[in-house]
Amino acid sequence: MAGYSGSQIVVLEGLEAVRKRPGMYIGSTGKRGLHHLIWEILDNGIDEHLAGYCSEIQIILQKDGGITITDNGRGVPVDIHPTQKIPTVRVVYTILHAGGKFDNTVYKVSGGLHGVGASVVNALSSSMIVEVKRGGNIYRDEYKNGGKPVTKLDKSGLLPVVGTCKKSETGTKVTFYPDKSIFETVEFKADTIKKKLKEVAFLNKGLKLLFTDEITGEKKEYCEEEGILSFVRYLTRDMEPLHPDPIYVEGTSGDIEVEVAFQYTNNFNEQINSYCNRINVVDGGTLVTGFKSGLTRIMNQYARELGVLKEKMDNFDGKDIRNGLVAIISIKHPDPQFEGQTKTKLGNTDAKLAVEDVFTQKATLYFDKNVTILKTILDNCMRSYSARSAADKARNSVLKQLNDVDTRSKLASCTSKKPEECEVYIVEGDSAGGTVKTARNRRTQAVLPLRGKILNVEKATLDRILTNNEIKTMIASFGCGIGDDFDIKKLRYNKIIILTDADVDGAHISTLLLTFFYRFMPELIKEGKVYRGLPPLYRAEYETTVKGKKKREHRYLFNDFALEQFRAEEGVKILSVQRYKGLGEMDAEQLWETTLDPEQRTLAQVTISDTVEADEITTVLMGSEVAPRRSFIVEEAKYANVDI
Ligand code: 0RA
Repeated sequence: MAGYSGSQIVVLEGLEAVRKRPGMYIGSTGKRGLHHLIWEILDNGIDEHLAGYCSEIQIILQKDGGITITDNGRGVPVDIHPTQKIPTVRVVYTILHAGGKFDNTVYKVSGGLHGVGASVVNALSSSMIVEVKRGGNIYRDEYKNGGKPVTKLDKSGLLPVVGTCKKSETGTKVTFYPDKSIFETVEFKADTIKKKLKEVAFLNKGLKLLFTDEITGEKKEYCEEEGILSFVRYLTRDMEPLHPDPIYVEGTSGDIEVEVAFQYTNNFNEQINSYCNRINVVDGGTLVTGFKSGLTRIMNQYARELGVLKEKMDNFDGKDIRNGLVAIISIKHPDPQFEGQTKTKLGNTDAKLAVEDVFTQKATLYFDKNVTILKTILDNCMRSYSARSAADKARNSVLKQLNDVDTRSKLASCTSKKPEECEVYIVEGDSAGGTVKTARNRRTQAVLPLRGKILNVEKATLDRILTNNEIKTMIASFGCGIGDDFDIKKLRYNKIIILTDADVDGAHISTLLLTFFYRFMPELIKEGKVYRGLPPLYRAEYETTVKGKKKREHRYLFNDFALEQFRAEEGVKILSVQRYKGLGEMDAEQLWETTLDPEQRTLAQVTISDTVEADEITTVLMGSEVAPRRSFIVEEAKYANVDI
């Protein structure tokens, strides 16, 4: 490594460590990890926006597989770094944990969580080019093969100037090419990027994000002048609102900035998304606790004042108050503490106090002026309160009969009783279910055929859900209870495999099942117990020539693309192609080969992001057209027939 100074060798060793264990820095070397590189560079621009210096970020997907991210912030400093003795730009992009956020004086608040730094992106790229506009000059630094600088510094140790610009024009432009020898795929997905940019726009009021896909020629601009208020509007766009527009409150408490936007809908679930310094804290934490306790307190107070809750009645439960609520909480905190194994839970106690304090004060001001809306919300709490008492009774009686032979009669159990080796196939339709029963390995594979569609849990009250036969059978078969009584230790299977036809109906049933698991047994998904079986769409009979002899063989193909590719394969003469309209068309042997045999089958593990998508799809597909239904269900809940 001639030509590198001592400290540079240490730097390169640091980047080498990243290349040896990329997963430790970016999670994975799959699609997720690949896109993490973009979020990392994007975060730097967003931090510059947070600091008040950047109004626009441009993202260009290049034809040659590279990606360019340009911000109009102050530009990374190019002067000689006081301790590293090289240009600061080079420090930021080659030294581990030196993102420029050296301390809180540079950036008051910062993303922090992704914050592994731009040098990690460089370490995992075959090439990276950084251009900085500062003081009327354009500086350029280039790195190859995982962050090795290739640009020669001038006599004073500074970066070469490659052009000039107006003095007022400042910013940073980063282009990188992910290393093909590290990632399973280096193909960026425009859809993934666009989804992210939409979220970034909602969380960064007024920041303009320009996306260009040079491969398809697509251009898109994201900018949300109303921030999280528009976010709530977007999330509820297909729901039935209980009041015309989302409510927005903001304020500061100490050095913590708090924003909350919320909307009541006629759904039966609550959805609270929380962000700290623009990072989605998936598991909530103190900022959510603060919001919940503030909301519960003021709503119970109002309910007493307005006589909605009579003297003898108990207070509303928090759950009643959050029934149908969609809310976004966004705070800026100078020193966020992220907890939990995945660092997705906020731990700062001052965040709870700040959110509670700001929300209570500002929401009270709002409701004092908007009494009609307040009353609508309190009515909604009351309906949930009554429905819940009815549902509690219903649930107790359902749980009592769950072990009945009857509720499990449809389950074809497996003979093994060791959960770690057992799996259950949930199969669409009785006829496919019959074939699976014949084809399976009886020792370890259980089968539960579902008749028709299961109830849409998004639109039903808990007591209705629990009286649905398909759902009762599922709960009883799994053996681990439901809702608050859920205990994953009691689960009888190591894998729950959803097997539906590869068509629209099948996708719908699979979505309904996922929504059910997501709502009532989320641990199943978090613990990675839920899978989708992927049955093939085609079976092709073909002829090949092996050592001069013609041979007849068959192959299964999972989609049209695979079939096209197979048709184009050389030395293969396709004799016939059978298209499976459904699982029911396969015989037992074919079903075993393609979907049941653990040695050959393809399973897709359902992850949390899959379920969030299922959630969105459910809302979009089934969230509208429900005005009359709501009142019907609530009526029914009140007079629910609880001796099922
Ligand atoms: C450290 C200090 C300053 C700016 C930045 C870092 C900075 C970093 C990145 C990374 C991507 N875009 C960026 N823009 C700015 C402040 C320098 C000053 O005081 O002018």
